[in-house]
Amino acid sequence: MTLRYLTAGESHGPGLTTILEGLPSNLTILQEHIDVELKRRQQGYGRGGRMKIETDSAQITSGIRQGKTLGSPVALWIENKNFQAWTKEMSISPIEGFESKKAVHHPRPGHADLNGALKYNHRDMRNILERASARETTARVAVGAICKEFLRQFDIHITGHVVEMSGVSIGTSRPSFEDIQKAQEDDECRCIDKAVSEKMKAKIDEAKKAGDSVGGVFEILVKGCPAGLGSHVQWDRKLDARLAYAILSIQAIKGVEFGMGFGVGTVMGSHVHDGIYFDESQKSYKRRTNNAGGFEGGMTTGELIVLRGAMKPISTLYTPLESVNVDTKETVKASVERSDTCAVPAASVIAENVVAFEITRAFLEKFGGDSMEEIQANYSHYKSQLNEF
Ligand code: EPS
Repeated sequence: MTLRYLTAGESHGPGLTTILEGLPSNLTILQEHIDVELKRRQQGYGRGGRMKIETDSAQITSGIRQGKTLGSPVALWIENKNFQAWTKEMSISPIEGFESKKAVHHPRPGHADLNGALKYNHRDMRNILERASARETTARVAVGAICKEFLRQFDIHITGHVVEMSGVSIGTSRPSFEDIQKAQEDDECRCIDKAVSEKMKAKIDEAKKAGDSVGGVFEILVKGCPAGLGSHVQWDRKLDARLAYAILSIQAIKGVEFGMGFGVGTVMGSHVHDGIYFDESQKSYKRRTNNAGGFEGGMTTGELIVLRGAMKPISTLYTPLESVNVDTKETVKASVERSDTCAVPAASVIAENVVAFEITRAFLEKFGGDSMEEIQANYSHYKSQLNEF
């Protein structure tokens, strides 16, 4: 059985539900492991009023006893505090004579509003935006937090940082994984260069003043994966492809690249492929460079996984763009909902966590067992096999 999860919940509904199935038994999971990640997701320069209302915390309602997984599905519930202001609008039971004060009839360009309304035949586009909202990523981060904890047991670690916002970039040179991990945690933009971060903040301030929004690029790094996760043998087993899917499934993400990314199309092969050597001291094969971003043939090479995701600027603009009233067909300004000016730092945290899920899934496919002890034995056997190759 593959590791899998589903999320449910509307942005202003009672809360978010998720069930994660396929975890082995005997993994220590505490609520604080999850809440730490939820808090990280809520931060970041450029967030709007909603994050002052919510203090996200995941209530574990099954699958764990005395701090350890049982092997049964783990169910999580995350309350939306903001629901208290939306009880009538988002009431599950019908209210007699209900007339919505929050109905949306002017779709926002760039949002799911119009396509969703056409597809699901909803005149009130709130019925679309409530689920399309990035509020849903809270549940995905909760799942990722559990996966991060699983991966930590095998010395696999994930970090992310923001490398660009609205044309302001940190460039291409990078410090160590550990330095990135520390520096991004200390910065409101999750940018490792303080001077660049100040410029990013200025861009966000400028956008906020103009009723505009800011997008950007984050980079995710995974350290400690062995060679051989994923597979070349079938298209849907290629792990880089699965990571790309996971990243693109995050709201507002428009692009993904690995290692050198789109740069591979600009130079000759000799400047792209990473020379191989054997490291005697570690008894392992290494690459001189890592332009491949940790993948060859859809499998991990054992080098650092490096991927980047591009997030478009948030589609709710306080200075709205042209739209159409779907009832009258008149040209109007798009709806304005309370929103963030920039959510790229949050997207970086979300991306870390969706990557954690995919890596865990691939890890369990390769070393799977029903208990942590069984998986540890399988992994240790594989590592010896690699050392002897
Ligand atoms: C969002 C709009 C805002 C964001 C929200 C995503 O919500 P609201 O309309 O309630 O102010 O705050 O993000 C979250 C609630 C969150 O937890 O990240 C949207 O339209 O996507």
